[in-house]
Amino acid sequence: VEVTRDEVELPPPAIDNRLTVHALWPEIDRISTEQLQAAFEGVGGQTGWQLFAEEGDMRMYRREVEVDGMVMDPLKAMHKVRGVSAREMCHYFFNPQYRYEWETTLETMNIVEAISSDTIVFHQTFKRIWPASQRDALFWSHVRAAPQQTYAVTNHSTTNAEYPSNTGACIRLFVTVCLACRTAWPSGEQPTRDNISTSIAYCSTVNPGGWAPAGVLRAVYKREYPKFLKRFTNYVVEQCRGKPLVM
Ligand code: 18C
Repeated sequence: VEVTRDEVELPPPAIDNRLTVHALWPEIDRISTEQLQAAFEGVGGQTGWQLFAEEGDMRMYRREVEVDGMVMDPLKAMHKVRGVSAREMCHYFFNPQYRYEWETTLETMNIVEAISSDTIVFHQTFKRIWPASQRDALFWSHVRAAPQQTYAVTNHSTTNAEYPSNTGACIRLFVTVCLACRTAWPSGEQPTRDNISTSIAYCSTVNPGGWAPAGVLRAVYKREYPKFLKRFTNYVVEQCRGKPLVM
């Protein structure tokens, strides 16, 4: 069989009801809905997005935004990958067991709270970039299905009394990230690894949380985002090679 379902391991096709009773649910639902809606909006015309990187099917856009001299440039990336589904993409992005294999900026990752099969709160520390202080982040991560063969993961900063910010060596940064994926195949055919293609929209806004030199930050941004998206998508293609397609 070409198409199989694995409800335990892969992102569930419906919201887990252990999430809807959690205190964070209203915020998670609102932000995930907004992020997914914005992810597939266009980047042309008067939208203000400037192209800064292009390679094959991948295009990366940014807006230059500074607040009190701190760079908070929003990023939007579009990509298209053949042979893997939206659900598979989101599975590898969401699931902590794979993160060290594709996330090169990571120093440590801890699960703060496993809320449900589709939602986890993470604490992460990142590699230090000289001359700035090391950064950490505390964020919830939620994966969900949407109409039109779409899956999305949204990550958004939160707080937790057991993980106070700016107490040790790290400065807490704030992040809103959405990886939204949509799979298509020729009409009248059954989806297979040979005929599907998945459109990816990755949006990210990082508030560095404290002083960081603008020039260094924009250079890191320009280098790290294309590196991340290429590495991550290649990783998923490699992981899925030879395995049955999961839609
Ligand atoms: O979305 C991504 N990853 C997810 C799972 O980890 C999750 C993570 C979001 C955090 C993104 C912030 C990363 C900051 C990293 C700073 C250190 C980089 C060290 C690199 C040197 C080897 O959603 C994929 C994320 C891809 C990240 C690309 C880099 C973005 C840089 C943004 C600026 C960071 C400002 C703070 C540092 C100040 C340094 C001058």
